[in-house]
Amino acid sequence: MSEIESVLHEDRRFPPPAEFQRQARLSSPAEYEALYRESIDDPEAFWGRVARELPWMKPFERVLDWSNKPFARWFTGGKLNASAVCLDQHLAGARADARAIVWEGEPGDVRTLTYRELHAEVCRFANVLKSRGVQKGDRVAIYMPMIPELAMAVLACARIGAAHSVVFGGFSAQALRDRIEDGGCSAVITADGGWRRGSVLALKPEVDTAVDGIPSVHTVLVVRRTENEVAWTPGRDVWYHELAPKVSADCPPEPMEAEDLLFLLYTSGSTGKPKGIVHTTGGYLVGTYLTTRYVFDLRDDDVYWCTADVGWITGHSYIVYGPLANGATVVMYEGAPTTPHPGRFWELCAKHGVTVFYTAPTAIRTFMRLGEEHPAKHDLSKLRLLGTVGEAINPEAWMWYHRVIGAERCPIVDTWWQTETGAIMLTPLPGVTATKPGSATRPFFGVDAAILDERGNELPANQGGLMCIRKPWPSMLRGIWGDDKRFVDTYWSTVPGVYFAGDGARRDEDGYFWIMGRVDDVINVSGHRLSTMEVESALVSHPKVCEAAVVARPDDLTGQAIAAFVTVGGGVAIDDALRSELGEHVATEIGKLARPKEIRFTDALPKTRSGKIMRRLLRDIAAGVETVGDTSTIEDYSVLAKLRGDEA
Ligand code: 7RM
Repeated sequence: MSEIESVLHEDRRFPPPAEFQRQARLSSPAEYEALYRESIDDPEAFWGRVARELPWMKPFERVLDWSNKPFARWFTGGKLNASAVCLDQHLAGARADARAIVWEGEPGDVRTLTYRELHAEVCRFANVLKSRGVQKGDRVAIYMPMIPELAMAVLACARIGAAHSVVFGGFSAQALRDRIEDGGCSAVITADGGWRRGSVLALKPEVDTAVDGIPSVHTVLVVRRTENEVAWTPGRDVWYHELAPKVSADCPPEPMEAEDLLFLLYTSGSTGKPKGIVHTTGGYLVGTYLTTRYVFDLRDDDVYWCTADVGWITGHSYIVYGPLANGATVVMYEGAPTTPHPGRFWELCAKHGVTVFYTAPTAIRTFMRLGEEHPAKHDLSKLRLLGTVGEAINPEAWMWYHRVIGAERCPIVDTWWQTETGAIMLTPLPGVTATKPGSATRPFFGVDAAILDERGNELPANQGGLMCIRKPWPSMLRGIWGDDKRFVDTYWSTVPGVYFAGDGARRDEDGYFWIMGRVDDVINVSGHRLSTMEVESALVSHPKVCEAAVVARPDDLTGQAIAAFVTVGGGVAIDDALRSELGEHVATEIGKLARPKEIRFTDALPKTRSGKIMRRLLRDIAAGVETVGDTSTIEDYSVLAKLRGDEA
């Protein structure tokens, strides 16, 4: 059942470039091995030492309490405040006047905040929340564009001990409402709107619909950004810019227990209602602090840009908490990657002197399709390290990223992790690990990763199975909000007592991990269990293909058959000849077994804004049934409508 056949073969290897290695935080394989060994053999010594690098208000008594498995407790007895870790600790020395956030709006407006300035703004924001009666222990929903106030709102909640629940600004009113209700939020922080693809995306009307009739919400705090007209409910709605001047810029951080709730972040399950993933304070900060430091090799003169939205876990961990806990200079951008021109990202890299750049494979494939001439117009010579996250990167996109963006000089860190893991779990360490295109390589410190079958047996090299973690780690989820049973059933029951991530993967003969996608997406053709991701990777290796999504469709003969949804480059003729050419290509790359039974051409694939293909929807379309599941996370509903129209 759990075994998945792997058909992807990749032999290229890229050792860390000597130039990079010379100045890396970690460059000796022996030192890395010793640290990794210690982190697995004596995790309490390892994590205790790391945790003591953070500024605690009261030292912790115990590193890990795993007695109530799978409900972990880390750093018990300790007190700290996440906003103080990110801000106050940097005010004593030279970092105080270093840039914390370099922000650019889509229209090109720029704002820079030093650590000292960001600290003052966050204190003020926190006092505004207090003035509205928001208290320690409350939950606050945040529904905002990518403006500095989003980071401030997050940190202001943390400062007063209220948990934030950030809902991505592209979600519908209904999705927002479900999350506000499930979390029992008492306030919502939003903006009039944000800039996206050259126009104003209004947010306030969505909030008005979302909170209508929800008694728990006493305040809607609105930041002014786009100056569009907004409807107003007196008593409930307040402008941030009217309250901010009335409060003090002094707000002492609330001492929080290590295991106090820091935030909820909702992730859509394969069926049913979204899960509120629970993250607590101490362990989450320790995990994001250490991974940021070693994976991105950050130093004081770096300019670091993670292109994710703060509405996703990647934005929480690698725009806000991890980088700021390290005192980094973080670039934040409001708009779309290709507005107003296809080279916008590269223009931003050149303009702000970005040295470390972290993005998603879906963005890389978009840039690949747009052509090399766009990055070529901008000076990318300051870049020294590249990263990817969100899905497996196909080797072609990896090679393009390496050659065109990294000029063959920058290591690429392919980082595998989840909302649930809080921090990066599988990753190269850029000064140590030789990379292989398409592999997230090896476990980070303290991560006891293994490929298991359902009985908990470790599978031999290169056999696909369940991607599991056998030991607790500090930034792990502490549960699903209000649903302990679902937490245990979803993550700890497939392999009893072990964390199962929901992904299929294999580990090669060098101990490198290759993620094969969600196990729910595995296709069973005549008894062979194939990974959708590998068939997709074969399809996109054809020069005419831009993107591909592969799903299972019921089939009388083979049980399941492969249906492929494909987008092709401009000017490519779509006809049966192309269909057979692509079928032939997959048959050559993988084998006849993997040749899609059906290929549909489409302009775009249904995706979440974090770039994940919504295969569940495609499965329904391929099978000819109406989609009933949760579609609240889809980025562009018109894509779905078009695909359905195709069907009729
Ligand atoms: C960080 C994030 C998690 C799921 C995960 C995988 C997939 C993420 C990679 C990847 C292959 C990667 N959190 N995934 N990163 N697959 N290689 N480097 O994306 O909760 O939104 O998604 O994303 O399936 O389980 S998430």
